[in-house]
Amino acid sequence: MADEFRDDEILGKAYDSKLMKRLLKYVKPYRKYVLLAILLNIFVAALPTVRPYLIKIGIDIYIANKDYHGLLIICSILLGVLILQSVVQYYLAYYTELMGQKIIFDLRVQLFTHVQKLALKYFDKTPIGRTVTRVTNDVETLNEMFSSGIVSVFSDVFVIIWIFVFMFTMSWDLSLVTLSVVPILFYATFLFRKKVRESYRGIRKHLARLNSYMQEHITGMNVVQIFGKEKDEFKKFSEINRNYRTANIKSILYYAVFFPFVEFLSALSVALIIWYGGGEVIQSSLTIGVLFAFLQYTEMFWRPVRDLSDKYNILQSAMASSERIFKLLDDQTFVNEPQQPKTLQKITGEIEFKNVWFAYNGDDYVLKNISFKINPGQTVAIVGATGAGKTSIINILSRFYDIQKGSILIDGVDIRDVNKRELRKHIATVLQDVYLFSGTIKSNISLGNKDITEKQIIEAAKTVGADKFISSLPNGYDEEVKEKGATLSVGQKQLISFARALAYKPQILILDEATSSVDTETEILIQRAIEKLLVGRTSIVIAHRLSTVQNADKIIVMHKGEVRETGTHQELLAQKGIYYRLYQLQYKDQEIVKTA
Ligand code: DCP
Ligand code: MG
Repeated sequence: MADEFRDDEILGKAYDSKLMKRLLKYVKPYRKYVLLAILLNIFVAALPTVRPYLIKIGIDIYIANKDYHGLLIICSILLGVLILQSVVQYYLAYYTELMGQKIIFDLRVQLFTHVQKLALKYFDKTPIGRTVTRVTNDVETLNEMFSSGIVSVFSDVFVIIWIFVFMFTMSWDLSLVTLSVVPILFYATFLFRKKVRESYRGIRKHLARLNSYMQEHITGMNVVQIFGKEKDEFKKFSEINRNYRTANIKSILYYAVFFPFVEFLSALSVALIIWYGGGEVIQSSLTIGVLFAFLQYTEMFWRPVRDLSDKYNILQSAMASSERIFKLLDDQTFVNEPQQPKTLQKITGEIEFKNVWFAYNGDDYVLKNISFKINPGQTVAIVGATGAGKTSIINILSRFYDIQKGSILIDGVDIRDVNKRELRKHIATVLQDVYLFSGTIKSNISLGNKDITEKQIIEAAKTVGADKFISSLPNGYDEEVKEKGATLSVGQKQLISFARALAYKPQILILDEATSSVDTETEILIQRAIEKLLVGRTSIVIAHRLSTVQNADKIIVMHKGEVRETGTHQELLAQKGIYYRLYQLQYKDQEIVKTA
């Protein structure tokens, strides 16, 4: 458990030069925007700080000398500065947001392409939720840094610098008195940051737990309801939820103390100005205008200081997010492409396994020394107990995983010498559990392949016998598929997946027959569909139906990762070995549906 969430607890430094360097690569194509944003920031930072100075001139020169005309000019300038500030701020907000969105868009594209290339091995070991979090939440955190964090740090720093400049040009000693509280502020900020950092780690940890619990729970909702586990699960949820709340409250506490304290300090510096500056005014060594300007500058001074500590948090979470994102981008769990690929344009469909050894992990072999040959156009049935390694055989044939020893040849060419795309072009696989995407029935059959026309889709559906039920749907082939096909029956989903395979016109067909039983009518439909699918192509069928097994040219019997028997139905029965026993146990009572 602890290990599983370690990634989400990573809480980097607020600034990590190595990470920053890598992040800046994404900014590079948009450096014009960055430059523009920084310049605008410096400019926009100066504008509000000019105002108190202008007011000071208005008070000390024009009001003091009863100069209406001059006062009018000063007020016009003030108004002009205000308008200019609004205009610049508009462009600034627009361009920084635009830049952030562009950078994040690129990053998301890169992440998604990378995830698509990852081998199934990666997905076996990584919870889906975590990968999704990388592409969504973590990327969003970076967006916050790019569009509001990094650039406006410049603005905050420059506002402070400008305020200093104006203050010190007006009065040295009053500046020093005003800023005497700053060391206290810095120390308080330092303490606050440390505490917030700790509590932030807690929040992230508990949030990750909450998310992954929710995801698992909602995905498995049917099991929870079937077994009436709602109360127990609710208890677990409550605890996780409570922990998350506690972590949040803790962090809120720090904020609740820190911000009023900053408020207090700012009020204190105002009091100092009135006391010290006011004294100087009485002694006539300071003008009222300067006193007024100082009061305004102190007000202005505290906002960027407070913002900076917020920015620190943004920067810190952005660093942590980028660390996690880069970790995913650096994951090299790929199925390697050959250096010099051989072509496999047109194939006859001959398949040969030569002493194949395969393990998902280390040397935990699930396939041991497998050898067999399938001639073009033949149908081979693979049978065996659950966990025997049947699905693994088809996984390695399409190179979803690479084998450790031996070789797999298609038309005499080692499949590792062919590009994955080209290899998979020839092989259509119908999996044990059918996966339907959101979209229409039509798009689920063609999988968005533009080369497959509507006519071909309907033809494929007709051939496998899916046309009848599809046509009876309210929108026919354009019916929306909801939630992975939750509104379709298991048999209907099977038929759609058959049509999908057929529309693809592969030379090699792999079928991992579903174990779930369907009603007799659908059973007949499926059986006929399978027969149609097998015609004229090399097929490997992981068979659970006696009819499929009996009609196969060859049956391979798997047992604990090894091929134990091969032969036809009659030959194997005569051997009275594993197949014979399997037949007695599993197939004998199966209703053999006569296919007319
Ligand atoms: N296995 C694994 N990692 C995976 C898939 C499977 O470690 N990603 C293991 C579990 C089994 C062995 O490999 O011990 C063989 O699994 P198969 O899926 O090949 O088994 P079958 O397809 O024969 O079983 P079933 O009839 O239940 O589908
Ligand atoms: Mg299987």
